[in-house]
Amino acid sequence: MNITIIGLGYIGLPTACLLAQAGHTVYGYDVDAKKIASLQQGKAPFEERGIQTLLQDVHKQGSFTVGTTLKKGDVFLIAVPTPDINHKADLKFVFQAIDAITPLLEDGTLVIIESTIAPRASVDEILPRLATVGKNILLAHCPERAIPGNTLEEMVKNDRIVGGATQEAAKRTAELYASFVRGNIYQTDITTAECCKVMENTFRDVNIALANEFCKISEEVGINVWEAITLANKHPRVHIHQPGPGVGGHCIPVDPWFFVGISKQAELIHTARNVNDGMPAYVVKNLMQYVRKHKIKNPVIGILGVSYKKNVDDARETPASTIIEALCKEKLSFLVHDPYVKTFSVPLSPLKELVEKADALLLITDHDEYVKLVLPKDSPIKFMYDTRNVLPHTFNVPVYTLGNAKNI
Ligand code: SAJ
Repeated sequence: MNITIIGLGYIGLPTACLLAQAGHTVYGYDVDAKKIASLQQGKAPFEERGIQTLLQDVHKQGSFTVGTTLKKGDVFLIAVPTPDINHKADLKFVFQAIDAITPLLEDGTLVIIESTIAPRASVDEILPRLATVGKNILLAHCPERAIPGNTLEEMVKNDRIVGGATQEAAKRTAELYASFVRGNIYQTDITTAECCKVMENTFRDVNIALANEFCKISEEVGINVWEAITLANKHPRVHIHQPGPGVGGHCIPVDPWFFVGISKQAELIHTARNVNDGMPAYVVKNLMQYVRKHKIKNPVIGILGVSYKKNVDDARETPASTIIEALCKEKLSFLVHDPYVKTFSVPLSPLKELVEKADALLLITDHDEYVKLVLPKDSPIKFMYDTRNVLPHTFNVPVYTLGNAKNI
């Protein structure tokens, strides 16, 4: 089948490569000329396990080509961002994509939206727009479910939900995904598929908010939240998530707002968002207490990790940005390191510089590299504050852990 993918980001590119590997002729379109130039050389513009090798394979085979002009396909797959603007999924890029493909649509063309969209967006906004074309277009929503860091494996192994505006649209989409998905593919209506996706990420956000609330309560009652959660999770029906410095990435802190934006019933969801968004300020408040406790004047804080989670190069919506803004307000100096992120809103320094020059270390992201951290003997570091419970406690300076009142 001839497939045109619109948007070659963290989801569009791996999907394109997997479809090309499965034997389809795939054309990838993106407005970003720099990204296209990199892909034309067979180079992935971001890090993701296995993507480079797969890209080179399909590039060499000629089954995946890319460009900045659109080409006709039997299928158009849209994987563009849908940012949260005032608690609503902004469909600007989806609409731009639909408008751009309009002259290329024919009776029977399948249009698949992979981007996360708010419940009812397909029925209320996308279908009416497609109806103006005056042709029999098949519309489906097949929300992605892959976890960044293990995208390719999860895209193949995970079960998928396919929502069709019609049963034929769902059936054709399910057949297409079956060419590379090894998990089950469940067909449903398009609004149910939209809701499933937003529910999945909302479930995670609310569960993390619960863990973060337990974390703050644990500090009050004098226990170690990490120990308590591990023990509570020994119950066969309990699976509490992990607390942390805040929830980042382009999905979990964004998607729950889509429910809040469309329904007054979303009270718990709204509260959970506020709890998670409040974690960076909570971390900075604690950090300032430790700075005072150690009587450090004009401290330089060494920040370990700015990507939104471990071992990825993605810093979108990272809690590190909010923490750094708060440090600036406190007029604290800082040095920032991340082994994966190449460019960030503030300059990045080598890890060596942090351990040689900082007065305290604040671990925000639990990259594997930090678990093996070694301090030089003459390091000026007076304490470390670990918001992920990963640093060993073998240093000759105190390591304070978020949520662990036992070592404060
Ligand atoms: N986090 C915690 N505590 C936890 C788990 C995560 O604080 O127990 C934080 C992480 O540090 C990170 C944020 O939450 O800052 C989000 O990370 P994540 O690993 O939970 O999720 P994402 O954003 O990388 O991927 C999620 C996944 N959704 C679910 O697990 C329900 C993925 O399957 C989706 O495809 C993806 O969102 C998406 O694109 O929607």
